[in-house]
Amino acid sequence: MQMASKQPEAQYRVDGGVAIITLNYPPLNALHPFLLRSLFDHLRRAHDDQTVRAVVVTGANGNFCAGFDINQFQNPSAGSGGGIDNKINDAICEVLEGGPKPTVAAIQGVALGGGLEVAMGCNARVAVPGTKLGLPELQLGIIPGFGGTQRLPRLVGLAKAAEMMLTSTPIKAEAGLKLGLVDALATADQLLSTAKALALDIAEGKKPRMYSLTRTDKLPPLGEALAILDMARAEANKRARGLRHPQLCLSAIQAGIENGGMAGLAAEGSAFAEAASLDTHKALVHIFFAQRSTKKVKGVTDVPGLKPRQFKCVAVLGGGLMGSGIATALVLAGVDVILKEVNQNFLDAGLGRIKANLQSRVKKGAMSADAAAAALARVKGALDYNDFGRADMVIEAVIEDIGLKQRIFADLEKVCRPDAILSTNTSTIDIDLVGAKMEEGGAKSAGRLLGAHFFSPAHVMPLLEIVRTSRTSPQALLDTLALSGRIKKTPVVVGNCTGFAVNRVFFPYTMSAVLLADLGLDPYRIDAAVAGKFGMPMGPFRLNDLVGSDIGLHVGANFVTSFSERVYVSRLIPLLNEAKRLGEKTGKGFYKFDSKTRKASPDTELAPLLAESRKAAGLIKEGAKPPALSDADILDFIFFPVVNEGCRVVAEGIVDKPADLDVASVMAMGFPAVRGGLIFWADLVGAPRIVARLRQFAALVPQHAGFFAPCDYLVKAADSGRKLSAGVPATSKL
Ligand code: 3H9
Repeated sequence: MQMASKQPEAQYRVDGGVAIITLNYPPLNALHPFLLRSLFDHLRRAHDDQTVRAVVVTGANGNFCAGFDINQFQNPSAGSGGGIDNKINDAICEVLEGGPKPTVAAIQGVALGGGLEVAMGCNARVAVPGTKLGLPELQLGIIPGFGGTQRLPRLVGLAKAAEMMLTSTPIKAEAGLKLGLVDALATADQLLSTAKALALDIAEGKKPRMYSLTRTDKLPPLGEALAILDMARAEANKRARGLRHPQLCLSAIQAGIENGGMAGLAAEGSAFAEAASLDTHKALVHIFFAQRSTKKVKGVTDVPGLKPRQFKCVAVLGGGLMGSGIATALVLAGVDVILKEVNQNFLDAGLGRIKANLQSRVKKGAMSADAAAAALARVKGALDYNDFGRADMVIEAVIEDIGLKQRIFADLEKVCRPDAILSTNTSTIDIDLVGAKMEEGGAKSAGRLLGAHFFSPAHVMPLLEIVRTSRTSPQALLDTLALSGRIKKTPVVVGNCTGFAVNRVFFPYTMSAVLLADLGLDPYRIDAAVAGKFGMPMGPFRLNDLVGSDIGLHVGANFVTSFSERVYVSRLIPLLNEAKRLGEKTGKGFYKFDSKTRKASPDTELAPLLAESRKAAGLIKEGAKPPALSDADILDFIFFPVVNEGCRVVAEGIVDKPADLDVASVMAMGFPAVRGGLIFWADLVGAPRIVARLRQFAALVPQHAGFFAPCDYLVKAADSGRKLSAGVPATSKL
């Protein structure tokens, strides 16, 4: 959040005939309405001042500007769209671009969204190399609303502008120079002097004064422009099916190309207002802040004097897929790694995987071959614990075998330094159980024991679930939070239970899908509804094939034991296992996989297994038709039990705040960010409807009513009208 202690305003000074207006609102000079107002006032002052010949707009705190102040989108008194006033915006740009004196933007750090739009409103731009320039508004469910849809295509060309807006991906100043978005580069030291000189040159007619809203030299002929926009529309639809705001953005661009920049500005204004009124915008802004708030943990990050320790060396136990992925993430962040395996063959395989992960980054152009070699040199293989005294932290990533994990932690307690953090990457097992064989039942090391649950592939997936037991120390949590930032993961600190937060809400997802299949529904239709209509990256059956039926079954067994009153146990996945249909790795699961392309397609050979499972379930008579459920019914049937479990996770305090579960569901489950995460979406649907539907489903399958029984938290929210995202009331007896 921006600091709100002082009313944000721009500063004004005159230096050698140039008015320098500095946006100053730490940390990133976001455009609070007061800052915009003060920019406007200073621009008019500069134009009225006879001693001023030209204007430079710049930013304080090493940054130009990160765009409109996103906090305003959540400020109820600001109104829809953060209270953005198009009249003021247009007036600012008019006076920036076409006022009596030329303007130059002096940019460093970031110039994003409204920040870049202010810069593009100026007659020229000077930037420090490395500065990020972009229009990422679409990532917030809105479109550029300050002339960006009109000026960017006129500065960098239509195709590049559409790509920058649709992907929300910024470019660096060096690329901006080549494209024509930036007129000159300068070091941070010389930024202001270069911008001032350029501004005076323009004022004296030595350099032309450019007006980005009216120039057309970079725009393609109309027919070509329309073809580019059609392609962009198709691409946007492929990227995010059915989403309205990317289409609104493209329509605003088109209006400007067909009817000129001024008409385009008007079209942009209405398109912005429409996008800002949609739930997608609210959901994406929610996720933006929720993602940043997971780093702030009560009793950990707010403890006065508590500082994170910088880790030099982390030991990883197990060089399998998870362990090698974790080691890759660590060495990429400059952390030394000891990779321990049980024999040389396994160790070589683990080191080989790390090397392959790094080489794949080199191939993609994400790093140089030298940097990859340096990263690999940070890993030291080990077959014993001799070197573990160097480790500041241990991450155990061996198979999910409680006995094995317990033996490992008993050993770790003896071989590691007393201040080293001992963590397990288990995806489901209670952390206290993992540490139960440590000295005095784990009591001696309890403060430094925690879960560090990565998601596969660990060097790619962005979430780290940090699991605390009732005894984990704030220092150990703070250190692990700091490490997660260093390895570029979003951390979510969660409480200890079977499955923690993510896998707890994941297990009903698969179980309800299998229950639908046992009721006679076609698994491929279920997947199509979940992936296509709802927007998950893949449906539950396709996901099973990715993870592997054997793994799913093994992990699922923990839930069956821990939550026996509310699980649905089917024969279907065991039958697939018995038939060696483990998924992608065996070429067959629910789907069959092309041996070369690995493309999944439906498999008629699944039918006998489905029939056998249905018979064993006994939910419908042989030969009878399945219940007539629409795709919308299917989605309710699958996702409402997931919401129900999510509510239990919130009510039990497994997550610090409901928004943490939103972030976890988006970043680990692939729950669509445009829906704002699990609990945010549930509030949009409404607790009363979810409860009513769960009860209907329980009546449809009375043998398994427990699976659908709404929890107290959900029922109370439905009865009281309280939002699920409000969390547990302080006085709650839940
Ligand atoms: C817009 O401009 C609409 C226009 O078209 C119309 C205008 C009229 N506002 O991410 P970080 C905060 S829409 C308020 O942790 P990083 C952020 O919350 C906007 N606050 O750092 C955090 O606060 P805290 C279009 C903002 O280095 C702190 O700054 N712009 C804003 O990982 C540090 O941020 C965007 O979509 C903001 N605009 O990443 C850009 N931006 O410390 C959104 C940041 O209390 N921002 N904060 O948690 C970003 O993408 C990243 O923040 C950025 C820095 C890349 C800039």
